Amino acid sequence: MGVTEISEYVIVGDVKGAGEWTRKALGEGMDALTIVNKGLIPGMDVVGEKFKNFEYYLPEMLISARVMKAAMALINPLLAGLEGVNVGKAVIGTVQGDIHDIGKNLVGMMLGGAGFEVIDLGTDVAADAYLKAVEESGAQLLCLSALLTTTMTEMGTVIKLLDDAGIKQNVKTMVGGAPVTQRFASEIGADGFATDAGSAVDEAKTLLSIAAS
Ligand code: B1M
Repeated sequence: MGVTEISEYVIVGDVKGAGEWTRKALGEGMDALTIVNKGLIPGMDVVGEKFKNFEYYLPEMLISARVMKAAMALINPLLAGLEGVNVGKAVIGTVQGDIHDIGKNLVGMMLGGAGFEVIDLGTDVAADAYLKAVEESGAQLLCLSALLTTTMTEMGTVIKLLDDAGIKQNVKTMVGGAPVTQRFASEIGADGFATDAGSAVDEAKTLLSIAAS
């Protein structure tokens, strides 16, 4: 079975088919990350293109998201078991005004697999909720995700709030999401930036001076 088959299940919105395919692929020994990076994400990219070109509308996008989540639910336990030592605490959330959570969840899962204790605040998270979570948990890493050009600016608001509260130096901030660039991350004063979930783990380890495994 080829990994691009799962892209098709995402594109056409076949939850049942995607679940069956993923179970079979994992059973046959296909690598979990290959399924995510070479199958599920490219499928979502096609859905995004179709939405942009008015071939798909919100309901289709939602169904494809459901397919992706169903497959991810099967893959998650495998990613979670990758390592297993506690290397630190990370707070993660999608910023206020933004309800996209698939990428954020993937980053959270990968961080969990790399040994971080992950405190997931969910989506549409207000700036002061991040501040409260960092203060209460003593997390060393704050991860902000945004998928919309209209909400990415909220990341700057969160970082400024940490600064105003005098705790920015206590926690490393990492930002990411489709519209986010290194340049934008630097402009808003984020400590780190990553383009995908795998490099987010590497960046987190670099930020916290944790030796790569
Ligand atoms: Co929306 N949506 N959406 N959407 N959606 C996009 C993002 C869009 C690009 C589609 C398009 O037009 N081509 C577009 C944004 C345009 C823009 O701002 N430039 C868009 C829009 C416009 C909207 C609405 C405004 C539509 C409307 O209502 N008219 C609306 C907004 C709602 C809101 O948030 N307030 C909306 C709604 C939705 C759904 C609810 C239907 C659904 C989300 C369901 C869910 O997440 N539970 C949805 C979806 C599914 C998408 C697309 C198709 C797929 C997103 C996705 O899950 N990708 C998306 C098009 C696209 O991205 N190709 C689109 C897969 C995921 C694994 O990738 O999230 O990029 P991604 O995460 C990656 C990296 O970005 C990175 O690592 C991840 C894994 O590699 N990453 C980080 C993410 N966070 C990180 C944090 C890090 C580091 C790396 O450090 C902390």
